[in-house]
Amino acid sequence: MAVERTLLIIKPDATAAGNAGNILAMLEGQGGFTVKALRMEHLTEKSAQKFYEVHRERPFYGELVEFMTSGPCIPMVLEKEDAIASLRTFIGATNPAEAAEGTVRKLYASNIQNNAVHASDSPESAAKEIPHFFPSMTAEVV
Ligand code: 3AN
Repeated sequence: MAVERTLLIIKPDATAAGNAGNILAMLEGQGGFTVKALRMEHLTEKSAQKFYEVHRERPFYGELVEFMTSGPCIPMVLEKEDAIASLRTFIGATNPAEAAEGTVRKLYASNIQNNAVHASDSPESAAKEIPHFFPSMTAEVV
């Protein structure tokens, strides 16, 4: 299986609750992901709207943008073999009520909106999402 890069965001609910360190430790430790880039950033409304553009027509879009701009986020680029699919499994289902035991969302998410982390859901998403936060980087493994 190929080594890939993907984007993970520790969301404002998790930074506010003081869970960022534990989540990062899980990703690097048990998850075996390598951190290639990382920053703390309070998203502007414009940046959050653009990032979640695919959800523009969804009823929760406004609330989602409000939530994502409510406090600082920690976007990061993670690298591993099969990183994109394996990170999605590692973080668990969007709705923490449906997330498997031991996943990041089962441990740290409060509800379907305040769900602690975001992870790219496909190679196409990773290719768009990595440069959104890290303009000098691409999803290409170098
Ligand atoms: P995921 O983050 O697992 O890829 P998506 O892409 O379906 O899930 O949703 C993006 C984000 O939108 C979620 N992380 C969550 O914060 C929010 N969201 C998704 N579904 C709902 C919903 N039904 N109500 C409120 N917020 C939602």
